[in-house]
Amino acid sequence: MSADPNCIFCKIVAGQIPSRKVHEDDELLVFHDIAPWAPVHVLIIPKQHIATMYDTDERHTAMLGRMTAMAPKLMRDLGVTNGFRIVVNTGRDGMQEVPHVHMHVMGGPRPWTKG
Ligand code: IU
Repeated sequence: MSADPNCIFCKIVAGQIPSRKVHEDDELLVFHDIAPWAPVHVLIIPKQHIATMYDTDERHTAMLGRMTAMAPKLMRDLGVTNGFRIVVNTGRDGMQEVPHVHMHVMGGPRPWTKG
């Protein structure tokens, strides 16, 4: 599995930087965002290093599908039953700060910022 030694999320995957894990399997890791925009804010990331959505294509369809498909269960399990938002920032103009693909999943009682 490819990793970038300079990537902070690869270091989280490797356990070199601690995180509050919610879910882990062979392909994906889910952990709580350290600076949440919402009462519940998790990040779903691929374990392999993929910098941005521009680096994905049809070969990643199943993985991207799994990321999206697990969001409702994650939110329910975390007590979020009244709705949530999914955001995938991509590239500089897409406001992506960490160059390792991640899906923000955010929910909980409002008001909270739209990010
Ligand atoms: P963005 O889509 O790249 O802008 O979001 C990156 C997110 O990663 C942001 O919400 C940060 O709070 C979060 N994050 C984190 O959870 N742990 C970290 O060590 C770092 C960033 I650096």
